[in-house]
Amino acid sequence: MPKGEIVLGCLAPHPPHVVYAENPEQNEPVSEGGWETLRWGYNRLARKLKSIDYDALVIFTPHWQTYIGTHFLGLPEFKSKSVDPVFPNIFRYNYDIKVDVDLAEKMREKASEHGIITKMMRNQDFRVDYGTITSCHMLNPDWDKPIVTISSNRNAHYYSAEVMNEQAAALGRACAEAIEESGKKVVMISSHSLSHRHFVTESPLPEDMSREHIYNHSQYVWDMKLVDLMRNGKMRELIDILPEFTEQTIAETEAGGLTWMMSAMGFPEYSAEIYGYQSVIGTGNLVAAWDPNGVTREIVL
Ligand code: 2X7
Ligand code: FE2
Repeated sequence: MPKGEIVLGCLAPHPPHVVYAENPEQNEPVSEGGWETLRWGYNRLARKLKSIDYDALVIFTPHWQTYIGTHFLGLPEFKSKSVDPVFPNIFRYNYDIKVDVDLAEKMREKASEHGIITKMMRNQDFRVDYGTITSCHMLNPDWDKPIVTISSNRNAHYYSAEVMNEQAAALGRACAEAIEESGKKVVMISSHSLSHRHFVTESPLPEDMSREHIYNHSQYVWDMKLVDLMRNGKMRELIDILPEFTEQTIAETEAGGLTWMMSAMGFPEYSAEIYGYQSVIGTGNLVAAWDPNGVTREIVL
């Protein structure tokens, strides 16, 4: 059997606003659009994914928080309605998700061998988080590939952002080994925003773009520093400064997703593909991808 491989890594932010703005049939609320810079970037990355041969999407999400170990979805199908607890007015999404349980189990096994506490989620009534649904919907609106969702273990909160970084990197190495042994072609997804200072009052019409802007200039400067490092293929340096970035911008990188993905991909030294950056309720959101294949890698923006 040929070795499995990671064929693409995606940074895929999950404000439910972008799904609301797309008006897919699965979501109940109806919008007049909004956040086009982010959505058009996502649409372009989704088209690239259609041209890539892969077996499964593996996603790490900050909105499935576990306090004892790292958990993996462990049943072949999860079907229900996902309602965003903060934005029920814009996100009530009917989902029917297929899971690559074999791959999830392999990852759990490898993580366990690496000394990480793990568990499979086998509760049929478990409600899949909106981070997973939003990022996966935007990257593959046809939902024609199975996924694996990995929880973010908040044990790191007991220690520090530095310890979190180490633990997420170890999980990334374990997942990369599992993918290699599985023989499968996998797309990795790190689901999160960058800077995360947000509004406390929602505009009466959520998609009123005259109200949408970055909340704080320092946060914007930090986000642009990260984009610059990504463009210049300096992912090891970026991960090294991530604890400071996370602390200063209260970023969702605190959950470990970006570190997990970069570690699994061996800290790329090539340029990331940049698809779009935009504020959603004041948070900084970047769509980007790392393509290990030099022939298909593009300069997008
Ligand atoms: O979870 C989120 C987020 N990360 C960013 C913006 C808005 C809502 O939800
Ligand atoms: Fe979030």
